[in-house]
Amino acid sequence: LTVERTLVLVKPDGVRRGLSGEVLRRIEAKGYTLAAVELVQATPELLERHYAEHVDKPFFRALVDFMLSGPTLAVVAEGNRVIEGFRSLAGATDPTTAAPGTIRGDLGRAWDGPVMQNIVHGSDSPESASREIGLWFPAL
Ligand code: DAT
Ligand code: MG
Repeated sequence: LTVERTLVLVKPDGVRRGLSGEVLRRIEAKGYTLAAVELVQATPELLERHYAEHVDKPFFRALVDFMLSGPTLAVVAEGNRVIEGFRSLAGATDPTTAAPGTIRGDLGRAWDGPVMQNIVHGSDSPESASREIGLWFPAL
């Protein structure tokens, strides 16, 4: 058994569209548990650290503006191989090509402006997960 924790974000598009409960439902239906849940208004500083790998990308500013456009539901999910497992539940980055059955494939829209609005974020490795959980939940 490899019990892990991962950081899931329901991004502002997902919160605005009332999909927070649907994302939590899918996490729990898969058998993962919720270790922490908090509605957070992100700041530019938090997002620069969260998306540090993307600071030099052409879409970075639009990504930050989008992530500042409303509250984000920050979630720590726990379970066996949950890091890879949640990425699988989320589906491919681009909602147009994300497989049906995934969160992005079922619920995401293609492009709503200059940045992909794809409802959720999930950590991509154990190192990312511990770094990102520390950013969004400094008390954990
Ligand atoms: P993921 O969220 O699947 O890990 P990522 O880390 O490559 O994808 O990118 C972070 C977010 O940035 C992604 O969820 C949506 C946005 N994004 C990625 N590539 C983009 C692009 N080419 N144009 C606009 N937005 C993009
Ligand atoms: Mg990523």
